[in-house]
Amino acid sequence: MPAFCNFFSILPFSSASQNEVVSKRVRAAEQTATAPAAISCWSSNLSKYLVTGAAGFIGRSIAAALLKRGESVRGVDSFITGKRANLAGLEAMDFLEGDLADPAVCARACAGIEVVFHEAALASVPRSVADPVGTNVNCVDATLNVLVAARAAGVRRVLYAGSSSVYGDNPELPKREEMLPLPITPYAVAKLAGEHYLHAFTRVYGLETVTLRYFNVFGPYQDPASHYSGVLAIFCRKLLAGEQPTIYGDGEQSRDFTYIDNVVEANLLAAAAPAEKVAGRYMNLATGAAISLNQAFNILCGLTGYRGKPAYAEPRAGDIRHSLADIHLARELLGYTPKVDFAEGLRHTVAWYRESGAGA
Ligand code: UD2
Repeated sequence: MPAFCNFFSILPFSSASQNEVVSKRVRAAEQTATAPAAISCWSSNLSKYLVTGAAGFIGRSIAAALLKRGESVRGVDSFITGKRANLAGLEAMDFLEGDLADPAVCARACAGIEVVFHEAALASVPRSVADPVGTNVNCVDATLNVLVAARAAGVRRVLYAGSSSVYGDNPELPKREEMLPLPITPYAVAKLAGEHYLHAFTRVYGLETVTLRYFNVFGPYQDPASHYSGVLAIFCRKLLAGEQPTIYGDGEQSRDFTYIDNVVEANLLAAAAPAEKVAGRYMNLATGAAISLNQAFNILCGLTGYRGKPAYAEPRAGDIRHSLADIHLARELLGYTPKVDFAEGLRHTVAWYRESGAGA
C-alpha cells in the first residue's frame, strides 16, 4: 500500500537559533508548500536518504554504510559507469534505474527524501578531454536537475562530490579552500560548476548544500577495468595479473590519495553537521599526505609480488603535477580526521581486488 506523506512536517526545523540560511530555507519551503504537488509524494518505499551513483564506487560505499546503520536508503544509477555487480549486498536499498540528465528521474528519485548524497558523475579527467559535452551533461546538467528536484521535493540537504581538480594549475601547496580555483580540464570546470550551483541553491532557495572536494579516492569497488579508471585501481588490477602498468610522465607527480572509508565517514559527518556550520560551504576531503606515482608503484609491488618495471609514457593532457590538501576546514566544520592512511588503505584495497577477482 503506497504511503502518502507531507515531508515538510517531518523535517527537523527545530532550533529557533538557526541562521539566516535555514530561515531562508523555511521561507522557500513555505512558498513551495503552496503548490500541493510539490509537498506530496506517493511512494511504496519512503527513504530518508538518496544516493545518486549508487552503483558506482563512492555511491555504493556510502549506501552500504547507511544501510549498515539501519537507515532507509534509495539509490539511483544509470549504469553509464556504475556496475550492477556493485549492488550486491545492497538489496535493502530501494533502487531506481535512471539517468539524472532526465528531470523526471530526478523528481522520482528525490520524492520523500530528506538528505541527498549526490555522487553520480563521469569521474575522469581524460574522459572529459575526449568528450567534454558528455561530461557536462552528466556532471553539470545532472547536478542542476538534482538540485531543482531536491528543492521541489522539500529535501533538507544535498551533499555533493566535489573534486580536487578544481584547483587546477595553481602550484601552491597544500590546497586551501580560499585559493582561487583554476580548473584546466572540462571535468574540473564541470565539477566547479556543480559546486557553484550548490552554493547558489543555498543562497537563493535556502537548500542546505555541502560540497566535499574529494582528493583521488581509492579503495574496494573502484572499477579497475576502464581506461578512465583511477590510477590505483588500474595498477592493482594490472600488477595482480602480472601485467606491466603505464606511468604517464616521470612518475614524480603526486596525489593526496584518500581511502574510501575516510570519504564515507566524512559524508556521514557532513549529513549530520549543524546547518549553521556547513550549509553553503565547500571543503577539502583528503588525507593530507602526498604520494608520488613512483612511490605508489613501489608499495604496490611489495603488496602484489609484481617484479617488473612500469612503462613510462608521455604525460597525460590536463594532468596536474602535484595535489595535496589542507584538511583543517573539514576538521573544524565536521570533526573529520582521516582514520585510514594510504599504506593501510592500499593493503585493504589489494586484498579486496585479490579476493573479489574484480576486473580480472
Ligand atoms: C582527478 C582528481 C581527483 C578525482 C578524479 C576523478 C586531481 C588532482 N584529482 O584525478 O580528485 O576528481 O580526477 O575521479 O585533479 N596515471 C598513470 N597511469 C594510468 C592512469 C593514470 O600514470 O594508467 C596517472 C595520471 O596521468 C595522473 C595520475 O596517474 O598523473 C592520477 O590519475 P587519475 O586518473 O587516477 O586521477 P586524477 O589525478 O586525474
